[in-house]
Amino acid sequence: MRLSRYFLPLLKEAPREAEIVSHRLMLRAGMIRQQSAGIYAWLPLGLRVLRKIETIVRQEQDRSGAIELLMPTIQSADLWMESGRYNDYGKEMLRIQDRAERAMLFGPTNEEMITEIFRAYVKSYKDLPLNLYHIQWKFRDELRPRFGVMRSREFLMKDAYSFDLDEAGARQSYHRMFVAYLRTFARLGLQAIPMRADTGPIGGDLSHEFIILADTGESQVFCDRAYLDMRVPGADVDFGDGAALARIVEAWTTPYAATDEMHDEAAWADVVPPARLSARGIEVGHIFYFGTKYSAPMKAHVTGPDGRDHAVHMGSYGIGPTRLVAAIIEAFHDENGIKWPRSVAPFDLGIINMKPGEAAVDAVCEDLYARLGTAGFDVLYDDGDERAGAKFAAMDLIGLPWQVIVGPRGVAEGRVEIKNRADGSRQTLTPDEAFNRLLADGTAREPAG
Ligand code: 5CA
Repeated sequence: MRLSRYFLPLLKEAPREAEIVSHRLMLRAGMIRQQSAGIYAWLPLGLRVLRKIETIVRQEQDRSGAIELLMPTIQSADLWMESGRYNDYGKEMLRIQDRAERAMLFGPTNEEMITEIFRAYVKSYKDLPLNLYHIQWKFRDELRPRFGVMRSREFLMKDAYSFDLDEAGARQSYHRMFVAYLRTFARLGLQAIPMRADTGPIGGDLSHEFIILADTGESQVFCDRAYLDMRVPGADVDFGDGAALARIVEAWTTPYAATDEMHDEAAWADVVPPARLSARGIEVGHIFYFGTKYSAPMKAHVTGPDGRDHAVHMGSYGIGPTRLVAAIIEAFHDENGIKWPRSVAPFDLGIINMKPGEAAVDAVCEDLYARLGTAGFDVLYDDGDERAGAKFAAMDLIGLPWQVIVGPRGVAEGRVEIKNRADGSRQTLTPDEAFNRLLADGTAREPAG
């Protein structure tokens, strides 16, 4: 992509309403634009990051055996009357009337709808276990939307729903999602800690929030430092091996970890003081087991091996891709801007032409741009006329993992400079060496895993 033809509306000043660094940087880097309180348009650079996050989430859901579908954003209130949540959900639900004055709503979550789909088709335990997910926009009329897309009113959610014959099966489904979440967040470059959590309006008695530690987090959390050294399962983890998954979950739930609402002072006292980590956290995922809370009132039954009817045992599993964009920036930035992990960077690298119009410089830039593109890199080529300082600042702000800086003096000596955004290190190389160095780094299209 040539910057001169791209749509990248950068802001010089940090807008005053933005209280946290990720919100400031997303506005300054031209990633999002607010349309009304807690409702944002995703501009091209922001959308690229969002799509990369979605892809990783999708790959790990698929790997764990979950199956993607797509449900609508607008739901009929009738379904929610059946489950009994229509009145309970309160003011967070955006209620709508259609022209026939039927009560509709903009979905804040999809337990009811997926239960309706399930009961329409699945009648036998032989079709279980089943886990269906979608990645769809949600609306919650939050009392205090704030921090940009971190707590917005309209947001994207990956929500998965598992169906099993009984509690033992449902626990295995819970384990599969738990392990898929560990892998998902690790691939996004994040260290997410599963913590015992409250279930709120979703219900049930078993629940974990996946939390990343950040000073700007909205929740107070308590955990054992042991989590910081734990290794996430590799791509070869066998989602068909229930015992192996149970061992992984056991290992990841044994050290103490709880959110404020679930904090247990007595258990906390047993954690030796140097291991105690009390910090702020951002909830990036939340998983629930709630048994027959929806299947019983909505009559989602299957015939069991005993020939009798059983209400299925369900769980639901959420991840917030839009919130994750902000959470990743909270974890990866410096005073000059964003430092994207490679897996979610909007482009793999940027080429900065320091002297557009000078034939020798243009030739080196064009050649690298073409070769890197052919090699599978997403390249943003700054071919514009801004002064050098502004170009460097813009490239640092948008945080691509690598910068290739091409100027007249270097070109005269057959050299370009490459800069690593994460650690600031620079190397002066021939264009061929730079190409090979980037290729060796493997920034281009990382294979899943
Ligand atoms: N039905 C369940 C699981 S599918 C559910 O709705 N869970 S949730 O309420 O915990 O939301 C799941 C995830 O959506 C959260 O972990 C968070 O990452 C994201 N999320 C929730 N509310 C917001 C919000 N207001 N803004 C941005 N992301 C949000």
